[in-house]
Amino acid sequence: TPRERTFICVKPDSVQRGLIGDIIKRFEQKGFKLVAMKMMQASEELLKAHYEEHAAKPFFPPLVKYMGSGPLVPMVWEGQGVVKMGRMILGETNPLDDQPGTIRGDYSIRMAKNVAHGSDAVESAKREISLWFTDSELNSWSRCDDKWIYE
Ligand code: YYY
Ligand code: MG
Repeated sequence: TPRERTFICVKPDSVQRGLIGDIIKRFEQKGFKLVAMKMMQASEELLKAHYEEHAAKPFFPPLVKYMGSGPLVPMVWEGQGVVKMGRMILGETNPLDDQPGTIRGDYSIRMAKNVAHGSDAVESAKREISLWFTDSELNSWSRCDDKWIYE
């Protein structure tokens, strides 16, 4: 399994609820490397592009409204298997189907307020990363504990 990248976004509800640190902590303590992060208000145009696969669905307009309802925290995480593991750390789309121990399982009840986003595949991660970040915002560095995590 290669050291790939995934796009994780702390949604506006979890910014309001003080969950940014906990969400970062779960990826950081696993051993994944933070490559990029910022706080911003997303434009409607960006959110529509981000969720373009859902454009025809009935939940699309409320989803775009929710995602634009306040600042959010987009991030890029890197590591072996981080796309699949990121989805496991996040949990199910519907928090009612979730296990405790996941981010959505621990912090949410409603699909329409499910706390955080994570890319569902390596290809969609690439698309989402290039949508939310410029190349110069992606940091090239090594964690000093890298060899204690991987070797
Ligand atoms: O990738 P993931 O976020 O787990 O779910 P998606 O099926 O891609 O849907 C994106 C987003 O849309 C989901 O996080 C909540 C919302 N949503 C909804 O409000 N109602 C649905 N029936 C399905 C999804
Ligand atoms: Mg999705």
